[in-house]
Amino acid sequence: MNRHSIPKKIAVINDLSGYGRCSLAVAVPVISALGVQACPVPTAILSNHTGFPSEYKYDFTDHMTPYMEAWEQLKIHFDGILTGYMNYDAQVRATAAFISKFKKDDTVVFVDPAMADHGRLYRGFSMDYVNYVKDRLIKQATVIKPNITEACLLTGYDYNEVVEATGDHTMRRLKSCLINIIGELKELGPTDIVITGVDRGERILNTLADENGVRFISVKKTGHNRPGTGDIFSSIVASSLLLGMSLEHAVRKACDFIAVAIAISEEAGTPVAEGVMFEKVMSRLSATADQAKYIRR
Ligand code: PXL
Repeated sequence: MNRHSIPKKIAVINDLSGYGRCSLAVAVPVISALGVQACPVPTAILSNHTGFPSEYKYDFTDHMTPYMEAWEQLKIHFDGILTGYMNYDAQVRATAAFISKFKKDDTVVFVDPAMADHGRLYRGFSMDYVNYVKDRLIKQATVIKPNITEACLLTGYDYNEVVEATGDHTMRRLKSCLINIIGELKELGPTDIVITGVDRGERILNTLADENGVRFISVKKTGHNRPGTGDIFSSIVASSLLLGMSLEHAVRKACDFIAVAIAISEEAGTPVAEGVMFEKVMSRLSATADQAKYIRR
């Protein structure tokens, strides 16, 4: 029997930002480091992410359909589909069509509804877009990873009230609020949910839910919020799930990796716009135990 198992395959639908360490530029190497085959579907090609003063952008939306049709001709089977930031209804439509075509009974569909943060929709996004994402993508997802702002927008909860619960109110009230939001998100279709980014001062509270119920994971902040960390998070969790890890273990692995990557970036004085120096800590992701037998000592 072949001792080498064939890597799981994941289609990654996201933009390619050439500079600034986000989207496909971080998703592909992180997924590869975990031993999963990353197959990118670009939604747009940018010189750099939009957190810099200017950028060049080439919209790839019109190419997405023929690109995916070429894959359909090849009859490729994906174990996972991971979606990230998109900014047009047309991109959501093309992505939804991709999921409908390639989602099989055993395909894990991981949707990051990246569209808002800190209580506000990103520039250029509207509630129509939120509802579009809800109807087209969330409905087809196995796992979703909204931050707390996105979770509120998707369920109609008032962000300020939830955030208030993080301040003056007790942790118990906050947790019951999060449990209610999880309940509503589950009604939309996904079986597994991770709500990230509830700010608790020195710490960040993540909430996760799967068939074993709701759990909370509180992590220490190790520095600034940096671009690309959401993409790294999704890439680690999605790949780890494909490797058979539990959702809780996958989320802990992602949180630990990002905490270290942020800490070393702070230490090195990396500008926030340049994301995290994940290259320096990448070896933490590889399954080195598996390869140890090939190394001559
Ligand atoms: O995942 C972050 C991201 C992705 N894509 C683009 C971005 C950003 C963050 O700024 O600008 C184009």
